Amino acid sequence: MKCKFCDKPAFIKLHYPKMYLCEEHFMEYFERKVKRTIERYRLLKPDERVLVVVSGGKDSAVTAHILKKFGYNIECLHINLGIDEYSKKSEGYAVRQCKKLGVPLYIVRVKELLGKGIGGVRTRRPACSYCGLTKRYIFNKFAYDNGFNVVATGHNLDDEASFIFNNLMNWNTQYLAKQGPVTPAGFNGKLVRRIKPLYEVTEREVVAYALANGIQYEMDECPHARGATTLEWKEILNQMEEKRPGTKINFVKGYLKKKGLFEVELCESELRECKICGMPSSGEVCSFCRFWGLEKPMDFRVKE
Ligand code: Q46
Ligand code: ZN
Ligand code: ZN
Repeated sequence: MKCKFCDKPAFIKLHYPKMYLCEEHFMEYFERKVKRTIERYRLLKPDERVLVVVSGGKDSAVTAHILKKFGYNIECLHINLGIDEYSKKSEGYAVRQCKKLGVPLYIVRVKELLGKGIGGVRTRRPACSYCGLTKRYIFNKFAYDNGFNVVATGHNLDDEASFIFNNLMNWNTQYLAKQGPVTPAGFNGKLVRRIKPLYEVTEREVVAYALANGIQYEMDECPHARGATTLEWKEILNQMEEKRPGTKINFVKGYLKKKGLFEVELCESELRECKICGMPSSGEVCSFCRFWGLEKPMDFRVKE
């Protein structure tokens, strides 16, 4: 098959909108889409300092690549989760990706910082639940301590659709109130604005873009992801997308229009300062300090 716009052979068949594109026109299409997301949701201003959280995987690598290509002022942070071989490999990928891009990379290692890695803590909580809170806390505090204006993560359309789907099926309304391509800054700047530039591109498109740009990334799943329900939701959504192209984007866009229905969100006034670290918390001690049993705040300021 030939590209819709030129005589070159097709590199990818897109399902929604349905068309064949060569490598060059696909890259153009992908970049235009991400640019539109950035503009439509006012994710970034040109002079802001952006911290991109790179995991070693494709989504964050593509996020860093494209923001750099667009000329934004980015630096990267890798959080090594301390999940044995998987984390070692992931860190290696993150290092090589940033080197290739020529952007500064900071590394925080959970095991060195907190004594145990994800999966190594004796708790009833599933690894993913405290992994999520640990990552969110670290990248937010790192960005705050070092004066970044915004944190960018690699979440793509499939991640968002499955997250919303999962939370709808479980009626987690407080999560449904908070999702979106941008989470505004708050609490006197202690909550740094969070953005998802890949919000409107599918996982399949991200894989193709990484391939077209020679971006190498960790392909193995985290060992804790196996059997995670998010993967099951993703599978269901993929089946629907196959039958009815456009399902995911229409679902997510519909959600953004209706999300006001869920606004029972914790308002800022209900947040207070964690008595250990001073960061925003819904209780006396924030969930990070509580889970890791901290007695004093962590300082992520990078020393010159
Ligand atoms: S949350 Fe869970 Fe992921 Fe953390 S423990 Fe692995 S699968 S890495 S996105
Ligand atoms: Zn073409
Ligand atoms: Zn705290």
